[in-house]
Amino acid sequence: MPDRFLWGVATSAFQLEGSPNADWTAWDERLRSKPNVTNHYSLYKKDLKFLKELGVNAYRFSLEWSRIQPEEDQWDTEAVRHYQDIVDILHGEGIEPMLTLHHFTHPRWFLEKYPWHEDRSVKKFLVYVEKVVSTLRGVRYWITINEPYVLLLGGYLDGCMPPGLREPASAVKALKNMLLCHGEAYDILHSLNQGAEVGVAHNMAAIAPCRFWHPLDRALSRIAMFFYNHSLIDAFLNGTLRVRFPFKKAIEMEIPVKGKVDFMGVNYYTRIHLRFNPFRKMGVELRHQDEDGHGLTDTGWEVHPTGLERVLRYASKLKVPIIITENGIATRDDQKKIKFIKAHVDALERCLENGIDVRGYFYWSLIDHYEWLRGFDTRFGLYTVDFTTFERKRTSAATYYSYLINKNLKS
Ligand code: IFM
Repeated sequence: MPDRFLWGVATSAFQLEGSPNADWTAWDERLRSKPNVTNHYSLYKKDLKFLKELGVNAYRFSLEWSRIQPEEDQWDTEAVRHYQDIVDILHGEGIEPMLTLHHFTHPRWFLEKYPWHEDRSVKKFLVYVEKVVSTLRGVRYWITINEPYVLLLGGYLDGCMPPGLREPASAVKALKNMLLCHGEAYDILHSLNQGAEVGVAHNMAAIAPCRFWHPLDRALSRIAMFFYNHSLIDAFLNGTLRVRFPFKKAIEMEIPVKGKVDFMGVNYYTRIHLRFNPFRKMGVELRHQDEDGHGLTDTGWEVHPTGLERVLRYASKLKVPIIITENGIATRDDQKKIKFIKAHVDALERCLENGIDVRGYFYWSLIDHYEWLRGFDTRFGLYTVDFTTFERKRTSAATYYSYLINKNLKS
């Protein structure tokens, strides 16, 4: 392992804290009976003690924008102080904070008045960025936007996430605006924070045709691989975003983000198989097949550790350090969780042996949380949460991860 390798766990604010003013609170009625989610906003000091127990040297977490700016013209300084307290506690324990500015949720006013497909969204997001970056102290690693393509697919193509649209043309505009925001936020961060390391967290999946012999399955896989995995990386490489949906003409846009990434954050979970089906949207049917025989996860995803090597190889084209900003499994079976972690850390070691510059690994997630499309049944946590009593319990996967970190930090 390289010196100063970041061994961490990752979380996002809304998934632990909820927030009364967030768009998702209005969107998902399951949150009405559990508005505080894990009650982490009150219990954060206790939860942060788990980090010490695990022995991680880094912690990725996010700001809940709707707590900081509940109304367009209102800033909650108490909320900013809360997140500053987390940063200070981490420093006190010798743990490196990595802070995500945007992790899927928005204040309700933003979604209503400035959704991402409107150009005026850019200015509004940057006001928030400038405010928090000029206030918070002691953060070196920043992630501007978590999984922009997931938000795009969920919010603008599939309609299963706010704003619930199914409009490819709006999706393209939203992506352009999010990337413009990344570029501008990159400059703001570097001008206000000497020594900042700025990246995005890009969800990358292994993608394969369902039927290898079928030309349309293969063509769809190539298109999906190019769009979902590669186009963002290519935009950072050459400043051009190329978007292509199946059976549509490709669109090219110049976006000033060339070179504006100090590290590439990769979130990796699974492999997706694609099958041409004329009765599905854009002719694409998505499947999870248990080809390696590891068994599917509780989210129905395939466990496919070698896919991590493939996606990291592509990300390494950028020639900046790569950080695995998320990798995890939803299961109540601790042994399965342990095997998942081991298999993916083995894959990461093979990447290092092959010269890929990986500088960190963050397991998703520290504790069980609210999962966007699935609610409260999926268990990604190294510590379980009882969503009624808010009791936390350590799993044996936590013990295993802690052993693994210790072994690597000492060697
Ligand atoms: O819980 C999510 C997280 O918010 C973003 N990446 C994927 C995780 C699991 O679905």
